[in-house]
Amino acid sequence: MAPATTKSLIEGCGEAWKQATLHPFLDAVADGSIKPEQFNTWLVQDYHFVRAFVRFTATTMASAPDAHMATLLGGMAVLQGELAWFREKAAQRGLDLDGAELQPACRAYRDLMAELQYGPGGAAATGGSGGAPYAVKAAAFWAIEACYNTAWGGLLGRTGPEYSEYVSRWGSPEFGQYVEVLAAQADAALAQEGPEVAASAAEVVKRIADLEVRFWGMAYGG
Ligand code: HMH
Repeated sequence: MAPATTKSLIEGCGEAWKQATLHPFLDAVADGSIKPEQFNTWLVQDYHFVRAFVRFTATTMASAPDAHMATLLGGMAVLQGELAWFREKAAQRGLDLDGAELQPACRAYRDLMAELQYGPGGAAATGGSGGAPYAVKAAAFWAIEACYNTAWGGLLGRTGPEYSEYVSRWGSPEFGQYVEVLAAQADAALAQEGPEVAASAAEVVKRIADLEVRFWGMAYGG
């Protein structure tokens, strides 16, 4: 097996990548038919996703080569602003973030990140040892951001003002450039690894695509 590349990892997801980035949720945001409760469900769960994603970023940084650090630190700074922005949006929409229960899809996604950080079973089971190699974490990190970039980027110019700031947060050309750099970093890390890491990266990115589909599905009671 040749080393994995971000391109081969997307291809390996088959239909799941398309389903994750062209979901009915996104079309409903575009044509305004999304119900406020549906959008609110996504918003509350995504806030809790991002809280865990910050920790995953920290773990990815901890094992990254120096050359990759500046990009990840920049990403971390953006995430801090993003959490404040989520709290502002939630307050405007009258949503209780801290009292909200994690839904199964969000919990499963957070569990996957914990598994990459600490090993199977997450922190509690392993005492915090045995996470994935950096190349797998770099590929996962890229895939998580790339999914959102493609998904929201497909809505550029298609939504009313209520949703345009969501679209520009993840769909903007600037965010697209960040994702390109993440892809280059993941490709560089994967190129140094053998077939075992390539297979593991492929498995993890496919799980990410499936979880992204489930994540949108929460708005529909999934
Ligand atoms: C579910 N995937 C999900 N939420 C996000 N905020 C991102 C990816 C990208 O940051």
